Amino acid sequence: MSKSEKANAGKTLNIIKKEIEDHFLNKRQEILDIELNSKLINEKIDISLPVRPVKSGSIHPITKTLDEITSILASMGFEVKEGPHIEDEYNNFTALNISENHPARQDHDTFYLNKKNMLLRTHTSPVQIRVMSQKKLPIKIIAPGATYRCDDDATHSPMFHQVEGLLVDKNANMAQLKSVIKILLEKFFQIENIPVRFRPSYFPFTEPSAEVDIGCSKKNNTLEIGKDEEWLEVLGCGMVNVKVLENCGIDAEKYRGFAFGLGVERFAMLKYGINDLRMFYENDLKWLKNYSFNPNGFPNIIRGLR
Ligand code: 2NL
Repeated sequence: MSKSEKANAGKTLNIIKKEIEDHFLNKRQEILDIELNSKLINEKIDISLPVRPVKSGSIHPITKTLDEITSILASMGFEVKEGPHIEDEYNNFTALNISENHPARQDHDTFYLNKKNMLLRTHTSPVQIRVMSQKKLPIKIIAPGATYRCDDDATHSPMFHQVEGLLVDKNANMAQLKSVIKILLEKFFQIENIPVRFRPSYFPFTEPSAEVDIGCSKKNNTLEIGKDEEWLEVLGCGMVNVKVLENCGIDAEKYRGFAFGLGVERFAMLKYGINDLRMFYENDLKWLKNYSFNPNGFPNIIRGLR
C-alpha cells in the first residue's frame, strides 16, 4: 500500500480491533456475572434453619446417685476417701472381725486373685481400715465406690457400688449416728420427716448394730416412699466394734466410732423408679436416654466436690 492507503487502512483496522476487544470484554463480564449470580443463589446461608443438635454424653444414674449422696454427707463435714479395688484378706476381712469361717469368706462370695491372700474388695470398708490405721484422729470420712462379689442374678450384680461412712471421735455415739442417717435420708429422698426406724441387727464389724428402715406404702404395684404403712430396709449401721478399733491401733478407752454402709444401686432404684438392677450395666442407649441425666453446662462438665 502507498503511504496514504496505509494511513486509511490503519484507521479502519483500529476501529475493528476496538470493536472486537469491546465484544470480548462484554462477553467476559457477562459470563462473570452469571457465575457470581449462580453462586449467590446456590451458596445462600439460610439463617432460619434450626441448629443441628450436638450429640453429648450424659450422667449415668449410678454416678448421679453417688454424687448426690456424696454432696449431702460432705455438707455434714465428711471427707471423701478412696482406696484400691484390689485388697488383701487382712483389710477386707480380718481387721473387720470377719472370722476365717464366716460365710462371707467362702469362695462363692469373694473374687480371689491368683496372688495369695489378694482379692477384689467385697465392700468399701478396707478404705476405712486404711484410714483408721494411720491413727490421725478424729476421723470423719466417707468411702464411695465400686465393690465386687461373685454373685449374678436378677437382684445381684458382680460389680456394684457402696457408700460407707465412718466417724471416730472421743464422744461418738449412737444418737449422732441416728441424726446423720435421718438427715441423709430426708435430703436424699427429698421428704421432710420421712419415717425412719432403727432395728437391732448383727454385723461382725459393729456392736451394737442396726438396720435402718424407711416408711413406705405398697399398693396396686406402686411403691411410695415416705408413707407410714410399711417398712423398707435401706441401710446398715452401728457403733464400730471395739475389736475393729483395736485392730487399727486406736485406744478404745478414749475413742468410739460409728459407721454405716449403703448400696448405691438400691438408692438409685428407689429414687428414680428403676426396677431392674441389670439395666444399669447393659449400656442400652434407649434405656440410658430415659434414665440418665443432663450434664449441665456441656461442654464444661463439672462433677463432684470442688
Ligand atoms: C450394709 C451394712 C455396714 C459398716 C457397713 C463399717 C466399716 C468399718 C467399721 C465398722 Cl471400717 N463398720 N461399715 C457398718 C455397718 C453396716 O453396711 O448393709 N451395707 C450395704
